[in-house]
Amino acid sequence: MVPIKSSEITPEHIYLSRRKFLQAAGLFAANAVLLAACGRQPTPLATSPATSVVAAPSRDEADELSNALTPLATVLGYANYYEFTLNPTAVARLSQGFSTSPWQVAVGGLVNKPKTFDIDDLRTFEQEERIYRMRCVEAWAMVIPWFGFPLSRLLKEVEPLSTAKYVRFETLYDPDQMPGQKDRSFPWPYVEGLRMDEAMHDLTLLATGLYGSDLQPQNGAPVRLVVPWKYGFKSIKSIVKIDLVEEMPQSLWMATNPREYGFWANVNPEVPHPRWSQATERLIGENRRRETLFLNGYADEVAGLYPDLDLRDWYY
Ligand SMILES: Nc1nc2c(c(=O)[nH]1)N[C@H]1C(S)=C(S)[C@@H](COP(=O)(O)O)O[C@H]1N2
Ligand SMILES: [Mo]
Repeated sequence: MVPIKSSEITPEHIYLSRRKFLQAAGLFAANAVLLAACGRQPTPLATSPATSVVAAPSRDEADELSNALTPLATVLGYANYYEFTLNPTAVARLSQGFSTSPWQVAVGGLVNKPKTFDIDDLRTFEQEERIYRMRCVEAWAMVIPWFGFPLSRLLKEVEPLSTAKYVRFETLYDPDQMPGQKDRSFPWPYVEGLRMDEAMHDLTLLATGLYGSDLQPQNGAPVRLVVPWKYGFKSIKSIVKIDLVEEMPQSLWMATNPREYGFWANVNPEVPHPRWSQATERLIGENRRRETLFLNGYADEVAGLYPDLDLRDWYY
């Protein structure tokens, strides 16, 4: 794991006063206290160009289970984003010039009011910070302070029909910008899906930022999904299309390797990947392995979504 070099980080060049930033971001007083602990000010979420890079320092904070935040340099420097490269330490460099403006997200399918949202429209939804564990299916994990809003708020705005059972998400398809999409061994574009009740759950986030600044390309700028109780591959990056559908969508991973990747992908220490155990994981930055938590530690919140599912089915 090679952290991003400071020489690769473009300095921030647009600042708002903290007060203006808080107004723009719609933050509450509690978050203001958190931000006040930062030595430097974050880039404004609403107006910073996609190419400006986060220069906020890592913060001395933890999630609700007392796991320290993964340092910002690690979150930026180690990313899975196959549209650019299969090498997680090279994504930051290869995605540097990725253009995220203009950007639109078309929301449609089985809805009353289909609507195409400009990225700036999405930023008018009241944003909040959520510290979540991100558990990759490859058995590593990070603790990331996301910025965003519950997907449910966007879905309510388009008024889902009662026939809508699933939500299907699509990443941008643009091989000129995303060299990995020239690799024909994957059925691009990247697609993921959720069942309607999973999509409407309050933990399910549309993220526009992390560490108090806009998302960088390697983390899925300008907007990505975060579903913290599922393996990381469900948390699709750089979304351009969201459709409400009747049938369970086929994801890129289901199409690529159905023996190893399924629709549910709920984190479960008892269901091994066909090629490795999921019983333990490594929190990036630590040397020891720790035990994987059922539903990644969010069972109290989401176990109720799955009353009938056989545990052994949860992976496939
Ligand atoms: N479009 C797209 N989304 C993606 C991926 C990808 O390759 N392409 N990788 C997934 C995987 S495997 C993981 S673990 C997470 C990683 O998110 P992060 O790099 O921001 O930590 O993004 C997910 N979303
Ligand atoms: Mo992953």
